[in-house]
Amino acid sequence: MSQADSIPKRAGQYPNDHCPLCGGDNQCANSAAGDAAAGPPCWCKSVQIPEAVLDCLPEQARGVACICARCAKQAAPTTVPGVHQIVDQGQRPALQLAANGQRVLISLTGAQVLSWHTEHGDVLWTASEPKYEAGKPVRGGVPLVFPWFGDHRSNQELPAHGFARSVDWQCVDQQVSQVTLQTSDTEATRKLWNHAFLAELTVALGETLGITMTVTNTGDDTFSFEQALHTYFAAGDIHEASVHGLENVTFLEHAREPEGEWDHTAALRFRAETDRVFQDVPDELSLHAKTLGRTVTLHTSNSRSTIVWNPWPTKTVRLSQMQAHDWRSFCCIESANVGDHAITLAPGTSHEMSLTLRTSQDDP
Ligand code: TA6
Repeated sequence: MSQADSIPKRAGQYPNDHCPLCGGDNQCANSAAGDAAAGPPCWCKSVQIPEAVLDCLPEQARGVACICARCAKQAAPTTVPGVHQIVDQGQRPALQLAANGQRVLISLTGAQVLSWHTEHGDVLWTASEPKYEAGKPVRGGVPLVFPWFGDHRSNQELPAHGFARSVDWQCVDQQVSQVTLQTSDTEATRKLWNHAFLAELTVALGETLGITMTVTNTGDDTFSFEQALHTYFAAGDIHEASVHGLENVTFLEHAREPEGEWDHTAALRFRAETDRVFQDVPDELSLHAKTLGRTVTLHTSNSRSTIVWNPWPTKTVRLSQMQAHDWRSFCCIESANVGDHAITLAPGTSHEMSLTLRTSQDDP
């Protein structure tokens, strides 16, 4: 019997420990052996479900991997209020948080927050030609930067901004309108960065959007890493937007065609390509998107760097997923620890950086 023949035409309701595709428990070698750590990867992890089969599935079941009893126990239950397993615009596995009329979409690829829809509109920005591909970040939302920021210091062949935004993450915990995703070192990551680590991202939706990144050194050697929540904000007209809280803060400008002289005692305005790494930053900043009538407040903990970036027209044409005019409607304000504020972790220790976003409408 072919795989397709054995699949029910309309997936019914299956208990959590059964595959939502075929209804079976797909007991795999590992769970039979009772040793989840050893043995080959689960059967269900290696099976490619034919598109024709997936087309039979109702929307809410799309993209749910064919999982066996063991994996089902690892996968977080799908019955938590405010959390839905769906797929993103590229049919990649994703989670949707819902609360207070707001929605957040998170791709399991890179644990990337793709969008945050609120009563005031979409707070995060996505490029005009987004690509939702396996193993690649979408230009927009909140791509994760880890374990290095920007180009690798000694090997330009390595992926810019590290690999965290390109690897698969797993959902390991769900609470009401909150999920925790997790990834750890693999043979592939160790070829890029030879350290054992566990990285977790918790996303919580309520009156605010909370994003917390926790890194644990699970190896035997001390390591240092850089990190950033590379947040793309909808800015309306960038010429009318301003960033507040970085007045008089030390920074380095990395733009190829920067503004040149500007008033460091005033709020940051965008008048040219801007790519500024601020250090020893305060824990509260705000973006005033004047033409959207919106203010977004960023409150951080354990983030000592902030990068503010807009490519302006010249660099935009060199960037993937962008159209020529895209620069006009976004800015990145990235909560980070980079450069002199890279984090050093001894074996067995952890570091937690968090960002809380709150929006408000300007008085009419
Ligand atoms: O955070 C600013 C920055 O380093 C810019 O220099 C620009 O390269 C941007 O990140 C986007 O990087 P990406 O690798 O996502 O195209």
